[in-house]
Amino acid sequence: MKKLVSAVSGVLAGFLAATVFFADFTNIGSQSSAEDSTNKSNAEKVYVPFGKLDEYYLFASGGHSGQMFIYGVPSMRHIRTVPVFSPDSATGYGFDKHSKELMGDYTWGDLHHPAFSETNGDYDGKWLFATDVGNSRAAVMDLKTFTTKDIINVPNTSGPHCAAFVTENTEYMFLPTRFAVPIGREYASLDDYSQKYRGVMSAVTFDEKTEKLNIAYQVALPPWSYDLSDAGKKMSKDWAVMTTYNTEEATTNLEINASQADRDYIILFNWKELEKMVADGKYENITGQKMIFPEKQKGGIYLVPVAKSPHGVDVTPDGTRFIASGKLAPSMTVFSFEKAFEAIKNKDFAGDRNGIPILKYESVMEREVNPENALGPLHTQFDDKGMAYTTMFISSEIVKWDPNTGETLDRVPVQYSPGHSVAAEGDTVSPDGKYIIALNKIAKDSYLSVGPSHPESMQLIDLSGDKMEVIQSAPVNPEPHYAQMIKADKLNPLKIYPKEENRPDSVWKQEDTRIERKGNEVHVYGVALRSKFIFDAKAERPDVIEVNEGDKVFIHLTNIDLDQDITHGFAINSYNLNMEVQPGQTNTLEFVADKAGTYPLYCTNFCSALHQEMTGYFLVKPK
Ligand code: CUK
Ligand code: CUA
Repeated sequence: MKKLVSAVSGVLAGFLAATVFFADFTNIGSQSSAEDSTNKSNAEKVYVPFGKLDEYYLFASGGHSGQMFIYGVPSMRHIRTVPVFSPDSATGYGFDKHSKELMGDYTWGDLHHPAFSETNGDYDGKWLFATDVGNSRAAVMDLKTFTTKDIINVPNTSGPHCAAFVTENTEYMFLPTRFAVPIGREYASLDDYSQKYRGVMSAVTFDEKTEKLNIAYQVALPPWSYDLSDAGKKMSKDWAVMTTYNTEEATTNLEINASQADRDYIILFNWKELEKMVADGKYENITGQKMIFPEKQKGGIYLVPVAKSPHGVDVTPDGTRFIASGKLAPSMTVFSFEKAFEAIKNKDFAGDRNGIPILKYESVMEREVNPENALGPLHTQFDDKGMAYTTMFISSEIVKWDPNTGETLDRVPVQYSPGHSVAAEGDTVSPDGKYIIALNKIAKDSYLSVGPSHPESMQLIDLSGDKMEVIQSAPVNPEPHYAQMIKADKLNPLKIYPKEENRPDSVWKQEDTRIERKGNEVHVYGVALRSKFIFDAKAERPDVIEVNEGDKVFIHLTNIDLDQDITHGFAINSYNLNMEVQPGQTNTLEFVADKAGTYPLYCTNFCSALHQEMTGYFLVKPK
């Protein structure tokens, strides 16, 4: 890489030095002595010449866009947007049969926290899980095809905000809930909040063979709001932690009323124990779910007092500690798993709330860390040496500190108001160090103005030197909440879809194409190739589909161009339909031909010099 960089650097340097963008970033951060990058300008550090690829993938949650944004690091180039909870006409997501079924009645989602599948606490590059705060769903994306494989509704919860977070071997993805609702979501007056509302947490499993998500069990926690969470690692691998605010059980103006008490809690739970409870039948069957009520089924769940309104909680890579960060109390509190286990063993409790034992703050807390003038600590990531990096929302910076001593090691300003940050594999058992990206909520003056509302901003920070250094910045659509950064060589995306021999609606030879009618159902088994559609090779006009008004139409289309990146689209003009067929893929559109008339159909995805000619007709005979 070095060689190529220097070969082009002459040309590049003149170009880049001239841009305001680059000039800006040489002024930010320190002029430090990054070991292997001492002689590289910031532009060179992020430049990926043609023929070379980025070192990391960044998967940034798309918030209320309902999508996942994929970037390359260090170039910070936006490579792809993958629709998950929202329709996307570019890929036909939400239009074709499978994705339409996944979307159900919903047309948007609020994708918060993505989490990679893990093996032994390390990203295995197979799957990515995500949650929808807007409509209480969970999803899984296949990292071979970069497509959404399954979505489930999560009943009894409202806004699974705080996770996905997965356990060390992806046994579970846990989904705590942001809002408390009555179980079954039935009507209940807010006067009955403390009695009838619950903050249900769900344990979701994923079956790799069927590619289906499933709710294994739920836990009816008290009606508090649950915030961020993390799974244990190594010595704490059977455990998980999550923060809760609104232990006041306020039902109005949370800003004021959920912040009255000096202390809220971290929920510390042993998922192995909960799993055993379920195996032993210690649950109630409610709304089709196996529901554990902690006040009845004792054990496995504990409360750890923490400074009021905590936000993030993160487990250190070695699994020995968990660190809570407080929005309102400007400190990071380091807790020890070992001390917590000891206190649990000795039943050293300070009473209980709602039947859940409370551990004593002093007996679990190791230290409170308050870097000078650092305000609004939210989330913590880690590097390869176990050092912690905490985002400061209010003082707009990332603070590097040592969880072993509490010592502040470095600070770097970011523009502005970071929520999460994501370090290279920074929440695994073996973070890479190298890079951290600040996910900034406010971009303000960072980019050309696009009106009163600006994009969000992601800033790449080089961790290889003694001092953190901001080296690149990229605008991003609203709104990354959290992200995952994975070494690119851990992923193995498909080049083309393999022939699924057993898929009955695939057609691999032009002569097998056909249109079959069963009553008022019409099934089209067609192919797309450069540069035509063939729906029935034996017909006088093979590229025409003719049906009667009111027919139910199934168009099964196989892309038989088995060449990388030769994707075809299929749209019917004025029928509000579009789907995509990637090389080797079969996809189905299912709809009712409820409008009589003449409708041209065409390929939407530019596929060859004759793409413009890749058309046909959809004729609907009136009743
Ligand atoms: S939350 Cu903490 S800043 Cu959705 Cu992860 Cu946004
Ligand atoms: Cu096929 Cu354009």
